[in-house]
Amino acid sequence: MILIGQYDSPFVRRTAIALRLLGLAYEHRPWSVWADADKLAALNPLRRVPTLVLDDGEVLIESGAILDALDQIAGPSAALMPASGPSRRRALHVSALATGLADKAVSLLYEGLLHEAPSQTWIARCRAQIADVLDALEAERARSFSAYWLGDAIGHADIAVACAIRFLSEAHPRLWEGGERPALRAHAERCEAMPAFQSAAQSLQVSASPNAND
Ligand SMILES: N[C@@H](CCC(=O)N[C@@H](CS)C(=O)NCC(=O)O)C(=O)O
Repeated sequence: MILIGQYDSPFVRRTAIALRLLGLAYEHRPWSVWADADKLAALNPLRRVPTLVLDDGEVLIESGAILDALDQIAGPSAALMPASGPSRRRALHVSALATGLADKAVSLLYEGLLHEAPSQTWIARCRAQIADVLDALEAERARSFSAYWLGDAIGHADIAVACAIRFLSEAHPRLWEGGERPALRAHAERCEAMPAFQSAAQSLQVSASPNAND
């Protein structure tokens, strides 16, 4: 398998961490969505990462769909998403909040970098969405005293939350530092201490130039 995209993307990173936790070997191609756009377009017309190329050449896109396929490849006993029932719905809900937060954080970053006159309306909306999702996740996490969101084993929801928080803390430090969120902070610290997280990490490099790395 070949994973395309840089680890400063919360979506690429959650995919890499899942690959490692599932014990699936992969090659990493840290292509930039800007500088390597043509190479990327040949595989994925959206020019987005993560893009995953399976051993038979099939190309998977969209992190949620990629992770679903990886769980199936790894098998039910290793899968990082519960198979059914309330725990699956809860994990999907938490994952949707976390990846939605990451989407808003990326959007907020591009708004400032790529627009000559950023929309203050859009910026205020993204900030409010991010703050409200953080509050919702904090309240959810504070209700559970287990090591991970759904018990003693790490899952996709845990990874999604930790990757979103790391990206937010680098892209918009004031939005992360601005609130007391002890349960989320402890969650992120527990995850980031794991080798799978440490070995799939890249500090965010941002530049207003479309030729720069994403
Ligand atoms: N919903 C997508 C989001 C992926 C995404 O936003 N990736 C960013 C990098 S963090 C990207 O490819 N941006 C370039 C673009 O959207 O044109 C997923 O979960 O895979």
